[in-house]
Amino acid sequence: MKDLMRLHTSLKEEIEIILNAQCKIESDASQKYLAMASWLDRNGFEKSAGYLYAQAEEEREHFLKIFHYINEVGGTAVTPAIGEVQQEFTSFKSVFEIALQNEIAVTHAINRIIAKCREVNDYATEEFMMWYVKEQREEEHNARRVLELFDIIDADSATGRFVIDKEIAKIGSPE
Ligand code: OFO
Repeated sequence: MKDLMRLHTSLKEEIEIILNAQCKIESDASQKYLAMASWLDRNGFEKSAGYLYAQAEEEREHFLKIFHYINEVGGTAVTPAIGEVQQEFTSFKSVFEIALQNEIAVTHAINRIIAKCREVNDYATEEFMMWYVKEQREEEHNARRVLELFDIIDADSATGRFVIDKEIAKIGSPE
């Protein structure tokens, strides 16, 4: 049956598998951002919580975009299971350190998909994934900009934390 299905699409099984794995990564990213936003919210960082609530939404859109693509090209999009999510964080800054590390990991995952596409000559998926390359460049850049705020503003003082919280909300939104 599976072989018969393959006759109806040029999508290679290995690409379908790696795309479904990316759906899980994007969906996990959404869940992680949601937990981070909630922690910020609970700890008095309302503005930066808003920034990460919005990021959580964006990651869900990234997940769905790949999900729909898999079905569009004749594959089977698999709904990813939701795993354990870290709910507690040691500090305001640590939330954003983890966020940057997550984004870097996502970029590597996307690069691996593109490398695979080139290996098996799947130019349609390569072209589709280019949107993510651009998106990741932007998201990594924003994550680094957030951390730079902690380098220049004293997060040990309440005033410093208040300013950082406000400044984070401006990152990624049109001036
Ligand atoms: Fe920033 O993770 Fe989606 O692509």
